Amino acid sequence: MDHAADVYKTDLMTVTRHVLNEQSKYPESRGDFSILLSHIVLGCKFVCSAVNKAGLAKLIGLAGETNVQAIRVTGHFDLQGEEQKKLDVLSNEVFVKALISSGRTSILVSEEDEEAIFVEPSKRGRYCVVFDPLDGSSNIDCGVSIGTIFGIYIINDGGDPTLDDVLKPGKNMVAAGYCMYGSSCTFVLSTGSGVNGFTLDPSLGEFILTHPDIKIPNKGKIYSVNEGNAKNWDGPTAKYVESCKFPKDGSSPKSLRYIGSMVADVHRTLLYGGIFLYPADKKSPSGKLRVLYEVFPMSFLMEQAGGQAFTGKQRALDLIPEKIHERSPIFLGSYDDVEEIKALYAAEE
Ligand code: AHM
Ligand code: MG
Repeated sequence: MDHAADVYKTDLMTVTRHVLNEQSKYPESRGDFSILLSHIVLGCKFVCSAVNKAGLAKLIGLAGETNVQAIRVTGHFDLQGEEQKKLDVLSNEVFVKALISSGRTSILVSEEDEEAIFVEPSKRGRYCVVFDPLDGSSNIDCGVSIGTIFGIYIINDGGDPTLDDVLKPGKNMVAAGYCMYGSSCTFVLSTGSGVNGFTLDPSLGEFILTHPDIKIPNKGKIYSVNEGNAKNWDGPTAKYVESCKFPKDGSSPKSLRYIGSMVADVHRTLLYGGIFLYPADKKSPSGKLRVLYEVFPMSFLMEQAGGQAFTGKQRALDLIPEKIHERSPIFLGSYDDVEEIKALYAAEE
């Protein structure tokens, strides 16, 4: 009997090993994707560590100060003489540098940068990465879960990269994922053949496969929406939320859970089932969430887990963005729950 295996799991499936295994199915694979992913994973580990220290820095009153202690507590941020950087700005810098230094990217689109970044020719590779380095950053100060969201496109061979290489429907993505900085640090990834979840083992500094082949339940008991916007909702959204609270078919009402941090709300929806909505309203006719690096990656993961994602007009992954920071309403989650909202919008037409 293997006593070591009784106490310790000895065959560890790290995220890198998992991706290498997946890639070995494609003989033409050159290993570029694994290299790119290992740079994304590095960025996530850095941000995880920085987010964990943010609470500490705040507690001892360092935020926004330039003093010796700030340098000690957040020393590796290279803050000497500088005002402490906001975590979202810092996270963006880390991801941009990690992605460029991978040598596998051509275009980067970040929520933090107004313009797309075109990688200089000597460092270019076949991939474009769209990302929100620290989504939900308004939640940092109260310790609520936040996350990084990313999607990956592969670039057309030949010619210089152009914005058209990223202004493509979400269904063209080759991979998407997020990392949630919560009570544990969880990395969720799809490379187009299912969804897998990995948890950071801080003692190893590695993400270990803990949630293999995630499937979202077909129907859920939770709805997740900012109901404070209800007075400005359109008819189908209002009817849908009413039916969650007062179901007409005799079923139990759904529970409401809303964190206000997309990664955390979507993560719960993926694991427990239900629906997450950020609809259009009279004040924001396109909703709030960004197509390229919020709506698409989460919709990709939902579909890969057996759920659906709908914009109120069409399948979310069919949308063709015209601008890199475009927004769209989004309804995503369990297959049957999204069917209901689709039926309400169809009835309006
Ligand atoms: P951000 O990119 O400025 O952080 O905003 C995105 C966040 C999402 O994480 C979340 O789903 C949404 O905003 C919550 O918005 P609201 O506060 O309007 O409910
Ligand atoms: Mg965001």
